Amino acid sequence: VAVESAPAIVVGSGYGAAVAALRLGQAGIRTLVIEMGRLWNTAGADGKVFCNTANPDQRSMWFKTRTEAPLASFLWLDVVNKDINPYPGVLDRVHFANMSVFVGRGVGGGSLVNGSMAVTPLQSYFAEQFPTVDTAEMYSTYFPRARAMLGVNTIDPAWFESTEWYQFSRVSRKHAANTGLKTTFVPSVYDFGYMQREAAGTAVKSALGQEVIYGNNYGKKSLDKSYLAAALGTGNVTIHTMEKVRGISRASDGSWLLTADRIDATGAVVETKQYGCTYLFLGGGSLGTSELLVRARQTGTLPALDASVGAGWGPNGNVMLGRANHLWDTVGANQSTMPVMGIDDWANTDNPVFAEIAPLPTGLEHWVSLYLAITKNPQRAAFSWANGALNLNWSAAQSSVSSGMAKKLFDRINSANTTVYRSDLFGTPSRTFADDFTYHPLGGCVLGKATDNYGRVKGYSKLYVTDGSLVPGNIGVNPFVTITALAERTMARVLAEDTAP
Ligand code: FAE
Repeated sequence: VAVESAPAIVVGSGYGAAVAALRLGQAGIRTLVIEMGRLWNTAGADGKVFCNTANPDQRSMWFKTRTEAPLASFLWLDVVNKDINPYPGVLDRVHFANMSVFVGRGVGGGSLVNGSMAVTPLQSYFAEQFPTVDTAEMYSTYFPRARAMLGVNTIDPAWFESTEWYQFSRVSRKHAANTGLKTTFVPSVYDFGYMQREAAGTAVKSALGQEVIYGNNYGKKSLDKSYLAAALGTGNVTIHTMEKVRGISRASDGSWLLTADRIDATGAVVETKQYGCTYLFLGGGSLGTSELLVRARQTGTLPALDASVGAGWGPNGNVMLGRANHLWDTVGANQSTMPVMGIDDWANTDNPVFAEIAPLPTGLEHWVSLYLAITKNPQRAAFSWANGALNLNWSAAQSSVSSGMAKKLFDRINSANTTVYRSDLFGTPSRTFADDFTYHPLGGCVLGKATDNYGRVKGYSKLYVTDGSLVPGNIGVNPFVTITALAERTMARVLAEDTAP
């Protein structure tokens, strides 16, 4: 098989990968990006690139026969999920024994499906999680650089107070205030100018048209419109799609060799390709990068990888839950899909929680307040490669630590407002706390453990990790700004020290 080579290869095209691609391209280094998902730029029969959450079709999920939305039911009825044709859709749900992980698939990775919340973590907590990183430099240089490139903006507070589309957030804010809890606005990469035009009826609805986890057709500055567009603009970056890297080895001259399977729209492997490069950047996300590395260590192609590769994984303490409001506390039939507010009780050292006030846009008044709580769960798990598959040894008991913390906070909110939990939203049997899935997989190749202090993988030279697998299991807020800023820091160092001729 012919080997196609480039000076640099980037695996994946999510946040960490996109930063690597841009900075390599700007440095004049010819770079090939290899992404297993589609390029999402072609409209379907309905004239749209992506489908919405109300009418999901094959574009919604990665090779499933039925959608697997996080909210599985309403009044315990199986009314949410729909049968679909298997297809390389944009959202994947990867199942491990006690935890399932939602990830984006396609050029842009998680940026295609996420809620756009662009949150910078508390500086003190960042320092706690990354004791070897120069925190001052992160907050003065790399976080601002990441936010500027991502296109972070904030909602106009006056519009927020007046629009029906955020009544759901105002109701939850009031209930938090009644409990003596603090709420805070969160920035976003969704263009609020566009959203206001949606509300005014002068722009096609996207966030106000039930589009989010299966992609946004308009308004969202996903990576294909920010970092990756700029990367392609350097003229040095090429993206291959529908190719999954499955093997990494090192040639005798020290260069990297990759094996990738190219698939078609049915998922069939139509070609197996070999690639070669001098510098290899892994940006497949916590799951993708961990899989490549634990597999390479286990199968013997990269035996010098550190024992800590695969370890330090956590779900960012994610727990989803709903509360039932009083009849007079309507949340509105019309809800924007983009969250803009969180309940911030992270400073409560007994039980630190940051809870995003999440929308539940059904087009009907349902009196539900929905939340995605991020708890300070210290539990960690490890990936392994066995029987030809990636395994994760996270247990249900470890999830209970997250839901226990969420319960402590929301019991207080319910008690202050004489409200109760909804138990009809997460399938049957009834469950109040959905602690068995995560939107925020973090870890598996932790910075300073499996890598040096800059993401250089221990045991090998010219091999780098730039994605969420560097983050040790928890960061206290939604993670993509942190992942992007850490990748900026890695690229600044690598381009200054490693790639100079
Ligand atoms: P990621 O974005 O997952 O990109 C990895 C890419 O690599 C994907 O495109 C994969 O298809 C591809 N890939 C993996 N393995 C291979 C391989 N072997 N060969 C070729 N390609 C491969 O990685 N975070 C926030 O900060 N704010 C939010 O509001 C938010 N909401 C979310 C909502 C949902 C529904 C989901 C699923 C996630 C959300 N997140 C949010 C999390 C965020 O999207 C996630 O932390 C980042 O996308 C992770 O970035 P990485 O660069 O690690």
